[in-house]
Amino acid sequence: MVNEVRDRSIDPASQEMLDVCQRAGLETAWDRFDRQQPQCGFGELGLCCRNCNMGPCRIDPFGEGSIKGVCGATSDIIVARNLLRSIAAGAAAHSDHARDVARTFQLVVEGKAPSYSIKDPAKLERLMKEYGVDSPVALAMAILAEFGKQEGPIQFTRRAPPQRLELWKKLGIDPRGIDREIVECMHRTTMGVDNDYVNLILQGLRTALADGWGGSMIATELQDVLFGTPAPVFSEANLGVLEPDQVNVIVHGHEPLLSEMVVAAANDPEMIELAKKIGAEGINVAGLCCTGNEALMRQGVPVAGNFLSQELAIATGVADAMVVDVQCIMPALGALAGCFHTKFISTSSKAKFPGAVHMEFHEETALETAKEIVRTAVLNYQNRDPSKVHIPQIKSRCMVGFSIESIVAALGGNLDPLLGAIKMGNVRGIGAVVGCNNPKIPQDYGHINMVLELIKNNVLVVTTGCNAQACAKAGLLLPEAAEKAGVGLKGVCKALGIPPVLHMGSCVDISRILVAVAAIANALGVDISDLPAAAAAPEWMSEKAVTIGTYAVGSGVYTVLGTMPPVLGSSAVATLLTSGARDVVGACFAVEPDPFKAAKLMIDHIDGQRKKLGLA
Ligand code: NFS
Ligand code: SF4
Repeated sequence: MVNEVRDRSIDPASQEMLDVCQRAGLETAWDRFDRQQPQCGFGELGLCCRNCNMGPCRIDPFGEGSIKGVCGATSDIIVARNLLRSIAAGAAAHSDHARDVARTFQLVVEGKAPSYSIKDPAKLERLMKEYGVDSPVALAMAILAEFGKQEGPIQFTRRAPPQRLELWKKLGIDPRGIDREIVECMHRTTMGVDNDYVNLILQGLRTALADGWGGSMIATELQDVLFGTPAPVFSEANLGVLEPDQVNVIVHGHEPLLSEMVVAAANDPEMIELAKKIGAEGINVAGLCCTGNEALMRQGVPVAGNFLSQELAIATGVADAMVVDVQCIMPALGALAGCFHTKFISTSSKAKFPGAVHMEFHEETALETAKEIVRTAVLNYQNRDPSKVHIPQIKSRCMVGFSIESIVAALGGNLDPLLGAIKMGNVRGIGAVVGCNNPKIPQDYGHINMVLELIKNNVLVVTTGCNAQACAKAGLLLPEAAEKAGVGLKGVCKALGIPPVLHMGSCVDISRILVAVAAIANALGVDISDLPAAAAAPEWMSEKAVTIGTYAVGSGVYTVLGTMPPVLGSSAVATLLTSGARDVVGACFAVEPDPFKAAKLMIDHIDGQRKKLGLA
C-alpha cells in the first residue's frame, strides 16, 4: 500500500491522504485510472473518428486491416481533425472565460455590477490607449467585439514582435475573430470538409493564436483591471492550509469573478460573527486549480493543492463547502462529498454536476450570492463528523504574484538587468513550465524534477497553473530556493530578492509569458523564435493545454510535452509537429515523459539559441 501511494504522487500530503482514502474505501481518480487500463489503443493514437454516423471508424495502426474510414479518411486526416477539435475546445474554454470577464467589465463600467470595481485604473488607461478609444465603455465594446469579429486583427496580437506578425500574415494564420476561428475548426472537421492535414493544422495554429494573444490575454488584462495587477505576496500551499477550527471554504475552478467575491464575503464582519456564534474560530478560504492561483496571487489566499488534490481536499473531512465554477472540476466530487458533510456548490449556468447544490452566480448580484454561499458553508461547520477528520500537517510557504509589471519593478524599472544577465550567461535562458496533473505520471513528479533540473542549470523558470502550485507545495517559490539553483541564477535571485521560479498566475496568464517573451525579443531586436527560451507541460491532461502548446509553438517557443498527445497514429502529423513546424513557425514540439531528459532537451535548445545569438 505504501509503495502504491508513493507511485501515485510525490507530494507527501497527497500520499498521506491517499492512504486515508484507501483505508476508508474512498475512490479517487487514481483508482478510476487503474480501472480504465488498458486504455483504448486506437484512442491513444488518435485513430478513431465519430464525426459522422457512417462511423464510428477506426484505422488499423499496422496498416493491415482498415486503413480508411467509410468516407475514405486516412489516418493523417483523422488524427489532424481530432487534434483540431481539441485545439478548438481549449480555445473555447479560455475564451469563453474571457468573454465572461469582458461582460462583467462592461457591466462595471456601465454601473450595473455594484459588487465589482476598477482596481487598476492605470492599466485601464493603458488598454484604452492601446485600443485607441477614449472611454471605458468604448473599451468594453471594442474588447467584446474581438470575439464576434469577422475580420482581424485581434488587437493584442499586435503586441507580438514585427517579424512574428509578418510570418503569421504570410502563413495566413493571423487570427480574425476569436469565435470565428473556433467555429471554423468545427466546420472544417465535420464530415467532408477539410481533408488536408497541413491545412487543418494551420487552422489549429490560427485558432490557438486567437486564444493566447486573444482570449487568454483579454482574460488576464481585464482581470487585472477588475481585481488588481498581481504584486509579490507571501502565502502558503498544500492541504495543511485547511484549518481544523475554522470554517473551510474551498474555491475551485477558474474565474476570479466568483472566487474574489467569496473572499470578500468571507471577510465580511457579519459572516465572521456568524462563524464565531456557531463555535468556529473564523472563516478560512483556500483555493484549488486556477481560481486558486487567481486568489493566491491577488489576495494571498492559500492554496490547498493542484488538480489531483481536489478529491483529497474533500477527504480531509473539513471542507465545509467546495465552491466551483467552470473547468477542471471532476464530476466525481459530488459522490465523494456525499460521503462527508461537505456541501458541493456549483455556481455557473454552464457547469452543473451530479450531487451538487446549485447556487447560481450573476454579475449583478455577485456579492449577495457569495454571502449566501459562505453562510451555507458556515452553517455546515457544525455537521462535521470528527471521526472522519484528517488534515495532513504539511504546507509550504510561497512567494507569488509575478506579473510583468511586478517583475519589471523587481528589476528596478526595466528589463535591462534581466537582459544583461541573459547576455552574461548568469541566466542561461528562460523556461516556462506550466500545465496540469495527470494520473499517468505520479503527481508533481514531472513538474518538480523538471523545474529543479532547469534552475540547477541556471534557467530562470516562469510558471503558471498546476505547475505553479506544485512548485509552491515543494517550496520552490521562495527566495531561499535560490540555494537549489546554479551559481549564476542564484546570484541574480539573491541580488533581486526573488525566487528562481516565478509564479506568473493561472493558465490564462500564460499570456503574461507571451508578453514577456515579446518584450525581450523586441528589446534584443529579434523574433521570439530566436530567444534562449523553451516551454514545457510535463503532466498535461486538458484540451486547454493542447491549445496552449500550439500557441506557444505558433509564437516561436520550443515546447516539450510530458504526456503523449494522441497523434502517433499519423507519422505525417507527428513529424510535422515535432520537426517540420520548425521550418514553418520557427519552433516545434517534443514529447518526453522523463522530466530529466525533457529538461535536457530544453537546455540543449537554449544553448543552441544562445550560440545562434552569439552569446557565450
Ligand atoms: Ni490549466 Fe488551470 Fe490545472 Fe491543467 Fe486545469 S487548473 S487552467 S487545465 S489542471 S493546469
Ligand atoms: Fe468514418 Fe469518415 Fe464519418 Fe469519420 S467522417 S466517422 S472517418 S465516415
